Amino acid sequence: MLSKELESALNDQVAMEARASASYLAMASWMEGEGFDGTAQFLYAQSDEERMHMLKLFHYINEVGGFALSPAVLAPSTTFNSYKEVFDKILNQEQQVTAAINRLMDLATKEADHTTANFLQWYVSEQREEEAQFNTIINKLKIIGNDGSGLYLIDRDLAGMAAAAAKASSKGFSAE
Ligand code: OFO
Repeated sequence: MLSKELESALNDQVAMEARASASYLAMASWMEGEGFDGTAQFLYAQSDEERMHMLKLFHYINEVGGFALSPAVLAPSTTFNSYKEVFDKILNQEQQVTAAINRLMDLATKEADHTTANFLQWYVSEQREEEAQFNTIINKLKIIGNDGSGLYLIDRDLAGMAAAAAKASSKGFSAE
């Protein structure tokens, strides 16, 4: 049985994942408007993933006897100064999610709620992968600076990553 404190903390995490999904959606739209179609596809897929993260938590809360709450989501930023600024914000956002997941894991461990700790382990691994992925992209962006042909190539790479993720999920594998 879920404690009230953990239930409330998990519902906070539901809201955080919903905010992340909305934020990726806004970033995808900005990229599309700037002509970076591959990056937009990649960010649309990220937005879908965050919604999946939210739903996974949502269903878990109800499954273990809590009450999942559909969150209010504040409008995210919709305009950005540069391509790189978007990815800096993404990394910062993901680092905040990682910190929140770690706090949740600490609470579950303190309460000896092994079921919830086991459930959260998936998020711990997911965050490690996401942070590594965005660090790699940012390192490439540091190398190319504002060079247009470099950004063109990154946009093409991200289109490829979005297509590979879509193909994997259509085969029934998780694309996260
Ligand atoms: Fe990458 O944020 Fe969800 O967990």
